[in-house]
Order: sequence, then structure tokens, then C-alpha cells
Amino acid sequence: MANLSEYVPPKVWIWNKSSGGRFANINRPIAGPTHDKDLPVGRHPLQLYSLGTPNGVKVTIMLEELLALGHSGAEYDAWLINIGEGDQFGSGFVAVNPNSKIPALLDRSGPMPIRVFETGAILMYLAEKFHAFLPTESGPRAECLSWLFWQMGSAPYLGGGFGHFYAYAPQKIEYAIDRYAMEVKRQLDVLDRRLAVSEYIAGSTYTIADMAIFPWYGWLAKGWLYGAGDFLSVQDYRNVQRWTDMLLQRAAVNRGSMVNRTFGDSSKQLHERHDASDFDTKTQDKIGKSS
Ligand SMILES: N[C@@H](CCC(=O)N[C@@H](CS)C(=O)NCC(=O)O)C(=O)O
Repeated sequence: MANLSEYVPPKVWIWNKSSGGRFANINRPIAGPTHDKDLPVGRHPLQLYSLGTPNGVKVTIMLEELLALGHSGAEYDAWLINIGEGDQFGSGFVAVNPNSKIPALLDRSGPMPIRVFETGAILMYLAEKFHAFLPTESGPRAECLSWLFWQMGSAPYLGGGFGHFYAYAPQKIEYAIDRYAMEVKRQLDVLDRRLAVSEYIAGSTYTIADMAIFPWYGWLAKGWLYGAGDFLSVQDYRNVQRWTDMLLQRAAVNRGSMVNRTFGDSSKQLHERHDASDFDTKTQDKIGKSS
């Protein structure tokens, strides 16, 4: 292993604002709003405040799947929260998610708005509201929720651990990259073994567990996260590849993956979604801007 310069932690940690790294400008050791800013509200029952990252996409896939099933109550306005600019610290956003992370959902269909944050909670809330994509029988339901919460516990090692140290940290630290590469490959193997014996993650039907896991581990399997496809030999996880290819055939998965997306091919970026027709008319290539 390469020599690391010796770091001796001080007795009491203090915030070094210039610690570097891709997200140094938004990372802070304190919660709460940094500025006053109301959130916009559109005409639909559901208001989503998000960004087209893997966490954001879980929810837009679910909403597009619900609409594809004919649930008009799942019509939604998807507003862009630019986390690089600190939008998640605006007072309106913090009121919907005190944890200041996208996505956050406001259900305005009832007499009082209901806020929901954390993607596991949002997916369960929508599944229960529309009686869809979450089995009702106790065994299959337990399997689905087990995998849903597996994702919630596992993805921080992929994003905050592996992705951070492999792609974003100011220095490449062999110890950290090794530690998280090992864990992420173990997680891919967990999925690969499961998908060797099961068509979908939770069994023979497509559920919110697939929607939660796909944007992280499906995107990783296609080499779309952190430029790490070769490094992690993702092609070796044949069952994960099979399952990812199957989900990529779904129109709602492709629509959901476009919403609030601000990177890549401009024809796949729909920065805000307020109507089903926006997919045909308001992508960045059509409105003449790209970022
Ligand atoms: N456990 C959360 C994770 C959400 C999350 O980490 N969101 C990231 C973007 S993918 C975020 O908003 N980061 C902004 C920040 O940390 O300030 C969930 O599942 O909803």
C-alpha cells in the first residue's frame, strides 16, 4: 500500500471549510435552513422536489409506473432542486425534508398536505396509497420490504463510500477505495445470487424493491456510475445485467429516468415535469438549452 501522510485527529473536531472534494461547498456539520425560500406549487395532487440522481429517480420511476397503470391521482409536478447550488437548504425545502436531501414529496390531495421524505418511506407511501407494486400477502410483502430496506442500508456504501473515494475525493486513498470496492462487489454478488433464482428482486413480480435498487445497482452494472464499470468488472454480474436489461425495456423506467435530469444527453433531460406531454416537448434539446 502507498504511504499515507500521518493524520493525527485533534482532541475536538473542528469544521475545515476548505477540506476539498467535489461537494465541499455544500457539506456542512449543521442542519436547518441557510436561507428563506418558498417552494413552488403546481396544479397536481403530488408535488415532488428532486433531482435526477439515483435517489431522485427511484421516485419518478414509481410515479411514471403508477400513471402507466392508470392512477390519475399520481399526477405530479416535479420541481428541480439543484443540490450543487444549495437549494436543499432553503426554508421551504427544509420544511418538507428536515434532512435537506432530495427527493421530498408533498401530497396535497387531502385536506392537509402530507410531507414524505426518505425514498424508502416515499415508495412505501405511494405503494400503499395506490395499492400497487407492494405485495399484500405477508410473505411476499416481507421479502419486498427486506430488499427495499437492504437498498437503503447498502447504497450509502456505494455512493458515500465507494463513489466518493473513487471519483470525488481530492486524493485517491488506496485504503478507502479498497475497502469500499470490496463492499460494493460483495453487494453486487448479493444481488447477482438473488437474481439467479428470482426474476425480479422480491420474487416473480415487479415491486418497489426493483425501483429502489435499479437506479443504483442497475446503473452501476451498466457502467453509468463513477466511471467504475471496468474497475468493478460489472459485466461479471450476469444476473444483475439480465435484470437491468429487463427493466430498461420498461417505458416508465425510461421516462422516470429523464425527470429532473441535468446531465448527459440533452434529449434525455427533462428538468421539470408538469405534464405527460413534457416528455415530447420540453426536453433540453427541444427547448434549446443544455447543461
Ligand atoms: N437516504 C436518503 C438519501 C437521499 C440523498 O442522499 N440525496 C442526495 C442526492 S442523491 C442529496 O440530496 N444530497 C444533498 C446534500 O447532501 O446536501 C433517501 O433515500 O432519500
